[in-house]
Amino acid sequence: MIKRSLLLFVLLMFAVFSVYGPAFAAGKKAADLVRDDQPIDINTPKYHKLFTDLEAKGFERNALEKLFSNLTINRKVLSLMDRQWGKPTPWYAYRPRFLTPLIIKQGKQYLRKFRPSFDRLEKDFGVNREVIVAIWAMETRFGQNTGDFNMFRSLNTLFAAYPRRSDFFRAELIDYLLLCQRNAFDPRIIEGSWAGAFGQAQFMPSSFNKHAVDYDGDGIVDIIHSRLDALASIANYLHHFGWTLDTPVSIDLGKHLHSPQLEKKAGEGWSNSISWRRLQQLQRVKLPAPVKGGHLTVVPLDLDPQKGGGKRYLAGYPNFQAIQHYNHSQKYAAAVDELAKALTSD
Ligand SMILES: [Ca+2]
Repeated sequence: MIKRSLLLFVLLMFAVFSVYGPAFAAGKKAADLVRDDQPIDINTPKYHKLFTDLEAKGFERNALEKLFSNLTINRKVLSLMDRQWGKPTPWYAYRPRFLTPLIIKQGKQYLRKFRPSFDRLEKDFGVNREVIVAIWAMETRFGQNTGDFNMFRSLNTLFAAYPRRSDFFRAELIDYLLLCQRNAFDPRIIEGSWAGAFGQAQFMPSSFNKHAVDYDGDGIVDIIHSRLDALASIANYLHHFGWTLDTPVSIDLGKHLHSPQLEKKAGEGWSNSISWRRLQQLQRVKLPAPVKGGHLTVVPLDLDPQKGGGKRYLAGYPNFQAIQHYNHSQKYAAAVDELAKALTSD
């Protein structure tokens, strides 16, 4: 019986390989190729080149070799990275994670408690306070969950053993070492998300180096411990990507699109783009004009099949697109927007 099953299995695998060939083999997940805690070999051309590049940025070779010694793979980081390419969560299941009565209540409390800081933030960066708080809530539950993965280990794991994004994480690793050096942080102890975002604002190291700011005036840019630095960094980020104070984020377009061209736009994903005039014309609605001649996007959101299903559509304004620079997902931006609106109401 066992032998027969084995034979069937071998025949089945042979059939699978005949059909899919190398593509099947290449489809192996990154986590399948390593074991947890496997030492990371730094005596490879890949690491030698990295060290050479870091030396050009002022790091000393001996210090680097010491810093990078005894590193091991965190297999969980790879399996989480593999998993993100799976089936996405639909809007109706995503929304309730963030639009909870508790999060709304806490968000309002923070807005009241730190009103003078938010007055100053809004004035300095031109970003609405509710959206700053909504992102802070979505990212880390107001700074409570900043991630417990060792940053240095995660970034090295992804650089060393995640071929698909190795170059991206190489650049992040360099940015990470630069920011640690500049702010006198110990690179081996900082914790963050499995994908290398850290602090109350969950910035990637490259975003930190471009957009994080010191706002509590101690001269250190610290989005981990300083709430003010984290909030100002979120505001500065949105400001950089074109946020305009008190202008629309999204407008509801209802449950139906009135043109196949709009349906097509909706299917094009997060970066679709349509002129304000065209969208008005095709959907036969009157919409406020976007500021600075910006374009709009069509945002489809899946409704619960248990409650009739279908979709709801939004027109995404330049402010919506600014949020999408934080996270490309349309659902993310829609949830931030909805949460911010809930925080605005009394
Ligand atoms: Ca500071």
